[in-house]
Amino acid sequence: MTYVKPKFRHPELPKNKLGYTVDYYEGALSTLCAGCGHDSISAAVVQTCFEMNIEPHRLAKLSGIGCSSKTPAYFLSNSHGFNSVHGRMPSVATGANLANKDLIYFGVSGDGDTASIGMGQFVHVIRRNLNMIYIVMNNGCYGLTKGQDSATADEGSKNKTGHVNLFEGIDLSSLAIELGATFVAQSFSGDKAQLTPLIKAAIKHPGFAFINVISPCVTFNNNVGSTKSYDYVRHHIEATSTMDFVPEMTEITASYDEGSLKTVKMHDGSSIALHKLAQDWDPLDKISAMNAIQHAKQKHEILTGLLYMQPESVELHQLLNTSNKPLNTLTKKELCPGSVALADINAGLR
Ligand SMILES: Cc1ncc(C[n+]2csc(CCOP(=O)(O)OP(=O)(O)O)c2C)c(N)n1
Ligand code: SF4
Ligand SMILES: [Mg+2]
Repeated sequence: MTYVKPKFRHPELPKNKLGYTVDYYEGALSTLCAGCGHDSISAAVVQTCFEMNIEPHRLAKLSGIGCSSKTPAYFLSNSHGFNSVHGRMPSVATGANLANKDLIYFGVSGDGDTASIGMGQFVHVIRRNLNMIYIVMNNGCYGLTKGQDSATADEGSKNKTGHVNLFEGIDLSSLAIELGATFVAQSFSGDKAQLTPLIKAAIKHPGFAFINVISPCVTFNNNVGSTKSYDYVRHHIEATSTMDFVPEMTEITASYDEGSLKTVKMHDGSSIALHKLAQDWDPLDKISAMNAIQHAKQKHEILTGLLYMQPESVELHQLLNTSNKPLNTLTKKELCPGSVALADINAGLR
């Protein structure tokens, strides 16, 4: 069996503004199971970065351990990458971001990687509002280690062996909102049309941007009785809105019924145009977002779309008032103020 990706591409593939074709944003050939939801999310990441004209070397991919955490190998081969230890991606992201704030930090994790071993790291990276995108590819199980229930498996959900989960599932989106996350979205791996604008908005968000993506594991958790199977999700999905990401300087031209269009302006002038389906939900209001999630839960629905956003988010570097120049580019001269300054400090302490 060979894992070498064929290099042939259609000679007339469209190019983006940087002159790259979409294959420049692809990665190695995936070794995940055919039909795994994670591969669809990788395809959405490739499409998003191509459409956003991102220079791949301006982006760093970070992950933990799991089938989900393997996916950065399957997109953006020309970007930086660090496949860390199980549940430890947030601390690696924090260190890298503090050293060089000028890169886009793109974190990928699994429900096992985030909601169990990495829970401590997850809650603290939210508290700090680190400027990064954090995607959880959520299949309700530990795919890589053969399908044990994870902490996001719903109570009563049945896995492939027939075991019924006795415990309440952890709802990562509610938790993220509760902890102060400034961008929280939810989607389904099978809905590229929704996922792509959500990833675009997450990349533009100045702060911690969380996307919980239900991503079925076809091998261990796609059976009847599982609440993370393709069939179950397709029948229980409920969108808050249909959405467009509108880049800076582009006019919003879509015409929606009065009262149903909500435009969320982002800090750099781009915006998200939300065609609201759930009329009693307001993505800028935390309480409203929490209520919408709880109501959906009661009805056994999976709410998708942009759930909550705080556009005027203050990310970690702003909060710490770090230097405008990334730390890794500061010279010795800038870092060492000299003996006169040191003498002054010492004098102040006498
Ligand atoms: C410290 C440590 N403990 C346990 C493991 C075994 N292990 C590898 S992946 C994994 C869970 C992966 O689940 P998830 O993050 O949901 O990823 P998925 O494979 O489902 O995408 C576990 C427990 C490990 N690699 N390292
Ligand atoms: S075991 Fe499950 S999560 Fe892992 S690659 Fe296969 S389908 Fe995907
Ligand atoms: Mg998993």
